[in-house]
Amino acid sequence: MGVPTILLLCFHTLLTCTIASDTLSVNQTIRDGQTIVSTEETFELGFFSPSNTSQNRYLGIWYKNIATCTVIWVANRETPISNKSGELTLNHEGLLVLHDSTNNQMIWSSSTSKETGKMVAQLLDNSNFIVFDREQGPENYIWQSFDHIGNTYMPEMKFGRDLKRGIVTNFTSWKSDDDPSPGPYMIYMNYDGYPQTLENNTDKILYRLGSWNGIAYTGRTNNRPFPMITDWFYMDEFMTWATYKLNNNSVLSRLTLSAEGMMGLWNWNNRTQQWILYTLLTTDSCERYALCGVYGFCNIAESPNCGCLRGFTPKRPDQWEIADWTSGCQREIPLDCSVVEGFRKKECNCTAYATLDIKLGIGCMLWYNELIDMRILPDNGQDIYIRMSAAELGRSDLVVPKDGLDIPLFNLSTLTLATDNFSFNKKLGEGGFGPVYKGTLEDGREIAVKRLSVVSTQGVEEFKNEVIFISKLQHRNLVNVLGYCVEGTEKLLVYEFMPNSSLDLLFLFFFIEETKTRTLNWSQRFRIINGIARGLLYLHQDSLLRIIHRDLKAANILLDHEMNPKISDFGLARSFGGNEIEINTRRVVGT
Ligand SMILES: *[C@@H]1O[C@H](CO)[C@@H](O)[C@H](O)[C@H]1NC(C)=O
Ligand SMILES: *[C@@H]1O[C@H](CO)[C@@H](O)[C@H](O)[C@H]1NC(C)=O
Ligand SMILES: *[C@@H]1O[C@H](CO)[C@@H](O)[C@H](O)[C@H]1NC(C)=O
Ligand SMILES: *[C@@H]1O[C@H](CO)[C@@H](O)[C@H](O)[C@H]1NC(C)=O
Ligand SMILES: *[C@@H]1O[C@H](CO)[C@@H](O)[C@H](O)[C@H]1NC(C)=O
Ligand SMILES: *[C@@H]1O[C@H](CO)[C@@H](O)[C@H](O)[C@H]1NC(C)=O
Ligand SMILES: *[C@@H]1O[C@H](CO)[C@@H](O)[C@H](O)[C@H]1NC(C)=O
Ligand SMILES: *[C@@H]1O[C@H](CO)[C@@H](O)[C@H](O)[C@H]1NC(C)=O
Ligand SMILES: *[C@@H]1O[C@H](CO)[C@@H](O)[C@H](O)[C@H]1NC(C)=O
Ligand SMILES: *[C@@H]1O[C@H](CO)[C@@H](O)[C@H](O)[C@H]1NC(C)=O
Ligand SMILES: *[C@@H]1O[C@H](CO)[C@@H](O)[C@H](O)[C@H]1NC(C)=O
Ligand SMILES: CC(=O)N[C@H]1CO[C@H](CO)[C@@H](O)[C@@H]1O
Repeated sequence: MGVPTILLLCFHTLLTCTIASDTLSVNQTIRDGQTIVSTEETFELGFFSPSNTSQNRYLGIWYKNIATCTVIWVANRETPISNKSGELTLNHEGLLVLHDSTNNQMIWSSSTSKETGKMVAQLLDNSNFIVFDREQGPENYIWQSFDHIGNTYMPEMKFGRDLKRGIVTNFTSWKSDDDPSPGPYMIYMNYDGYPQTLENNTDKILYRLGSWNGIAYTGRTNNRPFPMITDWFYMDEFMTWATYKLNNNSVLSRLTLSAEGMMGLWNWNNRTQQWILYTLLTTDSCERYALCGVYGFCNIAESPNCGCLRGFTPKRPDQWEIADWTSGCQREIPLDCSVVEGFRKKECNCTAYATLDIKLGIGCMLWYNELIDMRILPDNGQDIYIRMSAAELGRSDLVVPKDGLDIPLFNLSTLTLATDNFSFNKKLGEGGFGPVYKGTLEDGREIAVKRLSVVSTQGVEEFKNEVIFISKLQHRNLVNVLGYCVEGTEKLLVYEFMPNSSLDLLFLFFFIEETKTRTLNWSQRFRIINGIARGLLYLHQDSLLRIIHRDLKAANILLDHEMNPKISDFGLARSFGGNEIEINTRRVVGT
């Protein structure tokens, strides 16, 4: 599969005559040879031929100020005009109508009309061609070319669906570089579960371009955000759309589905005056849909690429050996729906879950029945938790959090030694999801070790939450996590030790102890209150993540040897996106 040639040669008459405007008014016509140009001269609309050997004329939009003619939208994709007799008119009903003037035959028209006498069509600087009522303004357009996508995904275009307006958008390839009529490849959004983007060749799924996980599209090889664009995804009960915008409007980028079915991100290089292919979204063989069958995963770094998930073996070893992986894998120990804990029987078909939005660390995506089309990504991958039989779990490790941890990993043996084998005498207290022990490392450092209860699966999310948040936060009024340990079924968090324990104990002593030796004077109290406030200000405003703690209470304020307060226990905390001022939560939590 060679790199597709997406650069088209298109030939619009050199002596084009621009109607000095970006608009077309009612009863106004542009003929072949005339164009309209967007205000900042970024885009131009008019007639063109896709190659110099073709006489076919199409109405389209291309970049105005670059020499390589790059068509990004075509009106009459399937109905070319055979000579230069095309005419585009905005009629009194607000319909854009394309005629062949030789026989007055209608070639193409826009689909929404409204008769007000004040309609106007305008080519915008984002390449959208819209029809609207002058009095209602462009935001209340009645028709837009962005709802009728061709093979090019332009910045600010919305790809998805709008049930209220009855709009479904998808990309279709051109038949060939000189024939814009729809080819066999289609990229569309599938709504059977959480929306995901698929690519078909006629009726066979070729690629799964993934679903939005809050940061990027899952499963894309290159799922790091592209530096020149910002992706965005929106979903509510009526609308689902994906869009992107350019980070710098003077750098031109576009995504185009080639006639060979390859979706590529192209950037214009002003120095060499060429479009440069930045990346193909569908590059390696692991991108091929369902290559490794059910419960198989693809790893491009290994040869052969396909493997079975742990606890699974090839269903047909004979076929698997000759690199035919489509039969997939099967469980070594079958699920027994009557005994597996944590699932009610009617939910027995749920086979896996993952975090829905990894940016906010919220939500849960569920999979039912057989799992298919998984791959291992070298970096930026996301954890998926696969349901296993209780017997299988007993003999192997639980899936453990491993993403985003930039704090040291401790050995279980080190922590066992430091806490005298988690001895009762070393127990400091009982945290939300397990006991906390005092320990001393070999180098003499004092530590506090929170041990997640081994038997219960409860608290795994809170553990993960805490590790992820706290490893990214640093402030003198937040408790410092020194590291973590995940070994077998053990999950432990290691904190700096706080000799003066927590604020609630101090209050207890204040009221109970007659001696009052442990009470605080007002300047100490003021320092503590001030410190807590500073810690909160950091969480709410100054930290990278913007966090609400959701469980702030005296027991979670620890005090160091100088009586500096430190906010602890981020198990129930939640982060906000940079611009968000409001999030709904469906659960009552914490304090
Ligand atoms: C446009 O043309 C139609 C029919 O020719 C006419 O009825 C209408 O008044 C015209 N509208 C404008 C705004 O010129
Ligand atoms: C068409 O364009 C190609 C490439 O620009 C050129 O090689 C060829 O000679 C042209 N053919 C005609 C008929 O102009
Ligand atoms: C344009 O094409 C039409 C239909 O193919 C034909 O009838 C007409 O004569 C052509 N006109 C010119 C000017 O070539
Ligand atoms: C593709 O888009 C068309 C309309 O533009 C719509 O009718 C069709 O249902 C869409 N197909 C898919 C699979 O989204
Ligand atoms: C894509 O292929 C699948 C599987 O064959 C089929 O069910 C679906 O209808 C196809 N979708 C389109 C838009 O062709
Ligand atoms: C945008 O890109 C242009 C051209 O490459 C560059 O000169 C300019 O500094 C960039 N602007 C920003 C804000 O990065
Ligand atoms: C492209 O380069 C030309 C000169 O080579 C310059 O005049 C123009 O401003 C540049 N355009 C952009 C978008 O950087
Ligand atoms: C669960 O899966 C089985 C077999 O895959 C299927 O027959 C059954 O209809 C599914 N039940 C539900 C509720 O999806
Ligand atoms: C952890 O244990 C491994 C072997 O079990 C050992 O090689 C390594 O040095 C230990 N690391 C620390 C930090 O103790
Ligand atoms: C730690 O405790 C466990 C169970 O209580 C015991 O099996 C193990 O031998 C102890 N290890 C040490 C080093 O004391
Ligand atoms: C408050 O107590 C601290 C520590 O015991 C002491 O250093 C400080 O001088 C006291 N301040 C006042 C105003 O008594
Ligand atoms: C008020 C209080 O208990 N302060 C103690 C805090 O911890 C240091 C160091 O362990 C002790 O010296 C203080 O007495």
